[in-house]
Amino acid sequence: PQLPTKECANQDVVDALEQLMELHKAKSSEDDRWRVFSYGKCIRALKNHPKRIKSLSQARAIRGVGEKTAMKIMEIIETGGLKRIQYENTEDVEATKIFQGIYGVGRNTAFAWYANGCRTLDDIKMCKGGIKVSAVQEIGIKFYDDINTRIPRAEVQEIFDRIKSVALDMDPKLFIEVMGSFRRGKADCGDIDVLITRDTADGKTHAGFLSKLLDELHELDILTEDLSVPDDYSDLELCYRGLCMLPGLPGARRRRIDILCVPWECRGGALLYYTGDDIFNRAMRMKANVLGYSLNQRGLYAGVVRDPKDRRVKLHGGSIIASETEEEIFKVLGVPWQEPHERVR
Ligand code: DCP
Ligand code: MG
Ligand code: MN
Repeated sequence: PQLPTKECANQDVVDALEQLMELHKAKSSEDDRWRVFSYGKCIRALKNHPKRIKSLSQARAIRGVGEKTAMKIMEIIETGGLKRIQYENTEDVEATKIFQGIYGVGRNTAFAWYANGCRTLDDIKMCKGGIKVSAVQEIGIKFYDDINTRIPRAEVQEIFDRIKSVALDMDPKLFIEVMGSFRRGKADCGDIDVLITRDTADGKTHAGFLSKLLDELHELDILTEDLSVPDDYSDLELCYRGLCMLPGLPGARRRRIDILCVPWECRGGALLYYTGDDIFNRAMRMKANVLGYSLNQRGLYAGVVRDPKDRRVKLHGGSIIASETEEEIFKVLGVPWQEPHERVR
């Protein structure tokens, strides 16, 4: 289902805070990342706030809005602008924001290029300051505008339908679906997220399938460039990233596509994870952790033991307790079922 665009009573505030958030996103410090997180929370709350904000205390009363943000909100409402945006929008932030729009370029690379004297995409193309550009970044520069343009829902559907029919021709028992923002019903998508698995009831799996599918899609000129390919196609869990397009359509843009393969028994965990959104996933992971479980893209685990010195390190992997369907994962976590379009910030 396509979601209607909601009227927002404080759209000017949302727009300004989003601009400020983007500026912090482009920077690299721990502090900036925290600000991005906290502005994100405020913006989501503001989007759902039904009334026009009229006072500092009204702003302050919104969940996630602290004293400083409340003052910013009032500045926007009273002056129509936010001075902090100009102050944060320094030359380095502006340039590195552009660089980070290149596929394969993160904050560190962007700031390193800036330190080498690069200011524009042309500087990067000319390798100003002796900077090195990888083959993948080269593709990111070549299709910069395409990659940074969102894809209309109808086009995602059309490209996916083609891929699905090619895939099912090769193996009718295959499970293939679109995940991400498309499954959540968004009107446009940043990329096309495709999930592949296969029912193992007949003793077969999708091992080796992806490599044949990719060959076929290249042959048909649906896939145009590879960005990252798996090392070992015989695995059941694989991730492919590339560019695709509707073949034979003059002026068609290159579109970002991710194709993910997962073991059949992990399909519920994978559906849940790759549907997102990322904020919803974070909330579900936290819920799992509170209950002493661990949730990842494979499913829900019990008895995971983590290193107290570094919570990212698992000392014991635990055992899987729910992973075949999304429903059972919601159930074990005690979270009421939410349709994909409801899993939004
Ligand atoms: N995901 C996540 N955390 C991340 C990245 C991804 O939980 N850091 C999950 C949730 C996302 C899904 O994977 O919804 C797909 O990732 P995308 O980056 O493609 O994000 P979306 O499809 O949600 O949005 P977009 O329209 O920008 O592609
Ligand atoms: Mg996506
Ligand atoms: Mn994606």
